[in-house]
This record gives sequence, structure tokens and C-alpha cells, in this order.
Amino acid sequence: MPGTLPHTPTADLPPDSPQPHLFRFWSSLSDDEKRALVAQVESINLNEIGTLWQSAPAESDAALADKASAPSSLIPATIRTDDPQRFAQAEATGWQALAEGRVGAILVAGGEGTRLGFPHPKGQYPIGPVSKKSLFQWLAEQLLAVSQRAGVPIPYYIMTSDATHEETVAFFREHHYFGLNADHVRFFRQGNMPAVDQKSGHLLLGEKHRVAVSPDGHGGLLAAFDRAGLFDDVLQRGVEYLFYHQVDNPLARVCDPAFIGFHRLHNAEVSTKIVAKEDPAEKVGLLVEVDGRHRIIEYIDVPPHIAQQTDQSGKLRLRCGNIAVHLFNATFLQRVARENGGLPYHRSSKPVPYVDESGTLAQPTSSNAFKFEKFIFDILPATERALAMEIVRDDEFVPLKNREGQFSPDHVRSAMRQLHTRWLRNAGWTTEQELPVEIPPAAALCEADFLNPRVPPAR
Ligand code: UD2
Repeated sequence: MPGTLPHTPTADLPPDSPQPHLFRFWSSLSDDEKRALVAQVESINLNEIGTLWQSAPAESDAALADKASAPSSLIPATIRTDDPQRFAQAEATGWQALAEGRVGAILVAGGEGTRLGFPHPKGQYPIGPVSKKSLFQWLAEQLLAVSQRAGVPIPYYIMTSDATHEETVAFFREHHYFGLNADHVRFFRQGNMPAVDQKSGHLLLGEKHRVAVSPDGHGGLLAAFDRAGLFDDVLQRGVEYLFYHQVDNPLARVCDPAFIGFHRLHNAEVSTKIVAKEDPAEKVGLLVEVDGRHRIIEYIDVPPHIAQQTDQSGKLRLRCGNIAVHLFNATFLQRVARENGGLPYHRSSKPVPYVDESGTLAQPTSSNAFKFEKFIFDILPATERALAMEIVRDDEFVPLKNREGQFSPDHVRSAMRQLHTRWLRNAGWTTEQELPVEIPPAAALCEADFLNPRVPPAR
């Protein structure tokens, strides 16, 4: 057992622990609270936390960024027009994989709408410019539309956190799974990691009987997926490819057939969609290649002087921005989940509320603690078979992040409206008026689909 306590505590006497401050309020706790606290502390691997606390900041990422180059596998966004035959072949291959029932989708939705001032899971945010459909609905309707075209159900695996689980499940149930068959929607809850005091490395109490914890990052999905038995579910269904996306981007093309097709044609194990980064300060990670392996270096770990480097054409030297849309071979994902303890943790400094010595909840305004998170994209260096596909920003990337300004609700809705207005104009709509428009996923999956609806190949 990770943090097994040396002796059984009694009502009066707290257990011996290398972190006795956790039991400071023992005598004021109820029996249930005492049991809960002991069980929680026992479940924490104190040795691992100690090592992570001492780990050096991501200097190695800065060194990697220095020797990184652009990914050699890149399929440019212009391929649709430059090589329409190859694009059509990829699209047909993707539809084929979908129609064979080889594709499932994972949505990571452990995040809350805190930054937006929205006290619910972010997926419930009403984003439809006209309909006010939620992010969950917008994404689920895309999956439904693809599944109907393919003629087979596509299982949807939705990762929640302690903070979002109950509300998310209830929201889907209340809305009848937005038309999806409930048998093919599976929710699974990610794990937590304790926060530690930056200076002492001590765990913090979030309440007198509870250690402060937070979600273990979207990379926590590997362990959570395994714990929930979902690799077995995937195998039983004959699913080979898992499409991964984040809840914040309504324009993510869920189970994009061309993306799946390129992945299959290239016999890749991981594929990643990227956007050309123009502003070095933009908060997107960088997809790069180092020593023949693809990897993503998070924006915060790329030193500014490297982020700002330009090439001979004046463009950023490292400009493959991560839009957090990936495709994984299910067997590869399972292998990484079960080998070498999975993915590494990243340490970040954050303000974390804690119960102080006097029993009062302190609310620091600056960073007092380290949090530890895993990132799903750290799976990339584990394969030699990675592929990158560039997308057109206005078509596929407008994530909801902030309350105001860039990536605010106004920005996202306006980008959706403009995109759909463009589809209408290209279809011959001539009015100059700016009307509030929105084209639901059931009507069209993308512009090409809107202009020339295509039926997938027969199974
Ligand atoms: C993420 C990427 C960044 C860039 C950007 C694009 C990371 C670390 N960085 O930045 O490189 O691609 O997205 O939009 O991913 N989530 C969970 N559980 C967790 C943490 C996050 O489910 O424990 C989900 C969350 O609900 C959201 C997504 O992961 O859908 C992204 O999380 P974020 O908003 O913290 O990531 P961000 O915007 O800093």
C-alpha cells in the first residue's frame, strides 16, 4: 500500500505519519471524518510526491526546444487543393474505417468553467451562436452525424473529474444523450493528485479532514480508462482508432474522416492536428521533432527566445501549434498505459487554498503550492510512427478559454457565425447583411460537405 500508516489510529490518538500536521485537527473530527482522512492519506504515495516535489523545473524541455525541428511527417493544410486525389483517398479510407466500426471517440471534460465565471462543467456552456446549444451538445451532434453517415454507432468515452462527474452525467441524461444511444456513451472519472506546499513539500489540508487534491491532468486518462475497464470495451467492439478531443473547442471536427484516413494510410500509431502558430506568445504547445521522435512541448516550457526564432521565410521556426486533437491506435494507448507507470508528471506553481494552523481556510493570491499533472501528448515520444496534419485555423480551432477577449464566448460565437456565413456565401447566398446564422452539425460537417453533401462508400 502506497502510504500505509504504521499503526491503527484510535479515537484519541492519530496515526503515526511522516506528515503529522495532516492529523492536527484529529480530536475535533467525527469518526467518519477520521476514517475518511486515514483512508485518503493511505492512498497517497508519499515517496512519489516527495520525489516530484524535489524534481527540477522543466529545464529539460527548454533544452529539447533548443534542438527541436519542425515535424518531418507534416501533411500541409493545402493538400485538399494541391493534391485532391490524395485527399479524397484519405477521406474514403477514413469513412471506410468508420463504416467498419473501427473508430471510437474520447472527450476530455474534467475542466470546470471557472475561468469563464461559469459554475458548472465547461461542456455545459451555451455556445451555439443562435441556438445556445452547449459545447457538449455541439460535439455530441457532430459525433451523431458522423455515426449516421457511417451507418454504425461510434462509442463516446467521456472523461470527467470529481468536480464535473455528477453534473455531466445528469446533463447528458436530462438531454437524452443529444440523440446518441446511451449504450454507446461511457463516462469515466479521472484521478486526483495532492497539492504540496512549495517550500516544505508537505501535503496541504483542503478541509480539516481532507487533503487538498486536484485532477491529475488529461494524461490521467490512460490510468482512468484502464481502471474503468474501457480498453476491454474498446477491444470487444473491435475499435482500432481512438479520436481524442477537448471539450473547449466546438470547431474540432469530431472523427474527421480525412484525419482517420491519413492516419491509416501512413500506418501511424499517433496522429496530431496542428495549426500554424503566428504569434510566438500564443498559448498553444509546439509539436516538434527531437532525435527522430515527435513530441509536444508545452508553451510555458518553451523559452521566449526560442519561441520567437524565425526561418528564412520570416515565419516562426517552430510553428506547429497543438490544437489538442489526436488519433491514437487503441493498442498503443493500452501499451503505454500499462508500461513504465504510464506518463510523467509536470509540476506547476499555483495558488492553492489550505486550512492553516489555526483551522482557518487561507486563500493565497500568489503561488504557494505545486500541483502535478500528466499530459496526454507525452505519449508521442513512445512511438516512431507519428503523423502531423495541419488544419486551417478558422475552420477548426476556436477554443473557449476566457471570460473576455480572445477565446471568450463572444469570440467563439462570432468565429462560428463567420465560418457558417462563409459556407452560405460560397454556396451562393448573396445578401450583404450580417445575419445571426449557425449551421447545425446534422446539416453539414464542414464546408465541402455543405456545398456537396457526400455519401460515404457502401460497406
Ligand atoms: C491546452 C494544451 C495546449 C494547447 C491548448 C489548445 C495542455 C497541457 N495544453 O492548453 O498545448 O494545445 O490546449 O486549446 O493540454 N482537462 C481534463 N482534466 C485535467 C486537465 C484538463 O479533462 O485534469 C481537459 C479540460 O477539460 C480541457 C482540456 O483538458 O478540455 C484542456 O485543458 P486546459 O484548458 O487546462 O489546457 P490549456 O488551455 O492550458
